[in-house]
Amino acid sequence: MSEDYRRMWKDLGLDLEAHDALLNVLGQGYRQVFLSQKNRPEGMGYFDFVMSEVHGLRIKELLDEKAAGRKIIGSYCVFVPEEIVLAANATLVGLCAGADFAMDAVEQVLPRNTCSLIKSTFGFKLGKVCPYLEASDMIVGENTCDGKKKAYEIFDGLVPNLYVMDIPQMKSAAGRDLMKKEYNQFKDALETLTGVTINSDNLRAGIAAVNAKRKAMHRLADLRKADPAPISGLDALLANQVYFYDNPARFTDSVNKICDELEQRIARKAGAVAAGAPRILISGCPMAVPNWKLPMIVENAGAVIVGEESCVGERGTRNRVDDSGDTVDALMEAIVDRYFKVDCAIFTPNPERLDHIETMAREYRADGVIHFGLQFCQPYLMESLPVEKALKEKGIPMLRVETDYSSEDVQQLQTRVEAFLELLPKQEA
Ligand code: BJ8
Repeated sequence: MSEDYRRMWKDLGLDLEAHDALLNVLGQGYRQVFLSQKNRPEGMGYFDFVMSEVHGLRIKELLDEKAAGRKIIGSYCVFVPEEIVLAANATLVGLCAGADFAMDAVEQVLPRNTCSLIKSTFGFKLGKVCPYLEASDMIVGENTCDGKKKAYEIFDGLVPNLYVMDIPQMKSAAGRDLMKKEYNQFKDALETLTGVTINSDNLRAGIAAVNAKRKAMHRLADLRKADPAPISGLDALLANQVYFYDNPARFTDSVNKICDELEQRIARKAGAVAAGAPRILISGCPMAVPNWKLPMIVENAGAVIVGEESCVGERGTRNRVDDSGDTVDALMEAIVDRYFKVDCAIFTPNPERLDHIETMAREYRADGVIHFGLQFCQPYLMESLPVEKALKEKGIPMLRVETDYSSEDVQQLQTRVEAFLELLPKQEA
């Protein structure tokens, strides 16, 4: 690591020794999971580079932006509207973390039986290893699941700049009103922080940038319907993860380049795996970097993941904002319309998610669904039962997995996944 980077991390208040340890784990995991794959699209080179510089060059870019007066907004949820952040001339970065860190310290402030995603958030703060968190001028929490909303009360004492947004729990008229009110308040808070007045021009530009990013992800998702699948699920997941860190325009460009390459692959019937490999849809909790455990097990067992019904996946990226409004209010309404469709399991009832899983299974020609629930995540674990029942009625096999960020259950998961794949109806080659 260059001395410049070390100085940058030190200035951000990171614990250099702990941070080195994290980077080692991240680098080793990355090499093992991604660089050992065969038949990767050449365009993945860009994402390899981004990941190798995820705590280096990208952080330097963010600090350069800050030096030029731009604010950095950190978020833990896809309900935080990037369109409004961009309109305020600020940058949004995802802060969810996918690895256990400083767990002893975490369990001093959180109950043990808290989901890994929340524990990891605290571990990255208490262990002083996340440059994105430390570079953020505002950290947005959201009242989604009970775990998160109570955890933010504690997190408030650990970070100086937490902004908590209320999120409705029902898709009612009152729920939509609440979301609109909260998004307007968030807009006001951003204006105060940045000193930028949000008008219809900068808001429309923010919408255009995020729509373009989502459109590229929709294009990528569509190409995964082909058999043989032109890209592995791991590489597609990586693109979905980098979505939360990268410069939006550069990211959009890079995803579109991969899509160009995948179209050529499809035309010559070349795939990341052979035609007829079992096709799996993953559904459930988000997978933050470096949580690649389950996809790695699935794809090492010879299957290919063709879609993610997840916030790091299609739940997070589907639907675009209508940009035809002339006023700030009309554009804000359109933003609320788009985000109100996010079918997170915190909503009750939540039939849209069930429909979406079935639709994805059909459209991506999945042979089976693996439901990924993080231990102690009540919303998704609860929903996994009706999802399983509904899919069974449609003749779609489903495997329910409940796990965490540790590697203790790898062997057991491997056995279960392999047995599930064995039982799937055989595809014709
Ligand atoms: S919109 S899924 S990103 S809340 S895994 S912390 S739900 S106990 S992450 Fe999420 Fe927003 Fe919903 Fe998406 Fe709670 Fe479950 Fe933990 Fe979770």
